[in-house]
Amino acid sequence: MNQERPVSGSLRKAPESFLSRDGIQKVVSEAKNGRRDFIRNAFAAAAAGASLPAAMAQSNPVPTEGGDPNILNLPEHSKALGQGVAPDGSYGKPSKFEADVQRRQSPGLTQTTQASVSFAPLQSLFGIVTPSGLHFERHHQGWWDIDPSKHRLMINGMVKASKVFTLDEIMRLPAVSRFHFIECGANTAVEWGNVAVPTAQYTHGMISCSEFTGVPLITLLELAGADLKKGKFVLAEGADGSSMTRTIPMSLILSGEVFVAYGQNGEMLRPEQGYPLRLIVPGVQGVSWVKYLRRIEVGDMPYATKDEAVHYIDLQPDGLERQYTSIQECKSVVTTPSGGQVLLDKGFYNITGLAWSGRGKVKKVDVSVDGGRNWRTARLETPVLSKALTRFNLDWVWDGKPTIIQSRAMDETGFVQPTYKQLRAVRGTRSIYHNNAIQSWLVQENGEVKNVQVA
Ligand SMILES: Nc1nc2c(c(=O)[nH]1)N[C@H]1C(S)=C(S)[C@@H](COP(=O)(O)O)O[C@H]1N2
Ligand SMILES: [Mo]
Repeated sequence: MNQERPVSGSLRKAPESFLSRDGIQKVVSEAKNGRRDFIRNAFAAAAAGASLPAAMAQSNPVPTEGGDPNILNLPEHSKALGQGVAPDGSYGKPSKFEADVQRRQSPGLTQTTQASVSFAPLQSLFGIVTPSGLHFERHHQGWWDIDPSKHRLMINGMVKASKVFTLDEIMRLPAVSRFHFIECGANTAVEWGNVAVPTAQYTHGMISCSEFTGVPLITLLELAGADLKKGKFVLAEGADGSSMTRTIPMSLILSGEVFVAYGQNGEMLRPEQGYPLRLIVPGVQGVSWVKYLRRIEVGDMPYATKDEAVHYIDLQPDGLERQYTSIQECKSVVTTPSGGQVLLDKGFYNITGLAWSGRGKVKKVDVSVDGGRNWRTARLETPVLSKALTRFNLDWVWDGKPTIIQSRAMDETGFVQPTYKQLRAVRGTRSIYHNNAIQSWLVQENGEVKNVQVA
């Protein structure tokens, strides 16, 4: 499905920049010894195959665009005046050449856009932060741009006195800023039975990672005089029409990890992400990160609300359902090369991807370029943060033959991401949530990359 759409991040898009001398020199000068030779040899081998553009073989370092390196032939942008600084009141946008890097809906997945999903374009992103405008969206009843001066957060239940906070009051309190991923429990849901969608955007794009800023929930509970001994759970409630309510165990709150956020990537939350206030529950599935947060009730039992008793339960092979399986277990995905992308030619490539664990830090990511027979350990790029996305990279020389690329992450608890075979042995094939199986991408002889599953 959806194969006719332009796939952002296609390597075919920018052959010049990928193969330019500049690019290569940069890679080589940044590379460590050993890696440097590896990369140089990889390119030399490919050049010997006479398949690289002529520009590659030239020794003249002057850019060859326009032919003659005469100054009169410089491009317009090197000779004329550029544009002025942004006018007052403007908000910057990406280059027009990046217009196909977009959130996308999966056609046919839902009947209305208000109870739907838009997926983040993982295949086009670098590092670990998801730009706010590309953060995936999951709404149960549409999103709102709520007036922050009218918004209130109430703390009630097992407290000395119920308390109502304005946003201004919350923003006066001691703040924390932390990077965390949020993954919808239903990420990769359509792949339980078999391959269903073509790209990493659709298989894994219900995850995003931001630097969130806000106030630890424990601070607000203490200000309301919450009974932190008898109060074993809280109920978090959103202000939209979806009656989104979720039970959060007090143990997570006492650890100081759960916080009430108003900030995202240096600015206020985006409306789609719950402006002006949302709950951050690191490591726990997205549904518990209640947006438009308006109430926290302290109680002594789980609340068994509709979104934890009927939805967000895991159907087991024996027909029983598991409840409260909230933690997002260790998982990873190669984002380049990934489904829908096209490798230009044999030779050197940087395999890159994302790994994460709801139980802490990612410890190791292994990558296979032969369908799981052999594994090499990828480089984890810093920072490696707890319950945040971690970027991994691996040098690879494609010999032009069809092959399957996979990544397998391990977290600091020692948990290793399962194969589909291992996962299905425990969970069957009829689940929706919590599919963290190893993803496989088939690189075909013509360079086109396809989503496949290996047993
Ligand atoms: N108030 C409210 N909170 C909500 C939801 C919602 O529909 N309403 N959706 C939940 C679900 S299922 C997920 S996966 C995340 C999605 O957050 P995002 O839209 O910022 O990506 O928000 C959660 N919090
Ligand atoms: Mo979700």
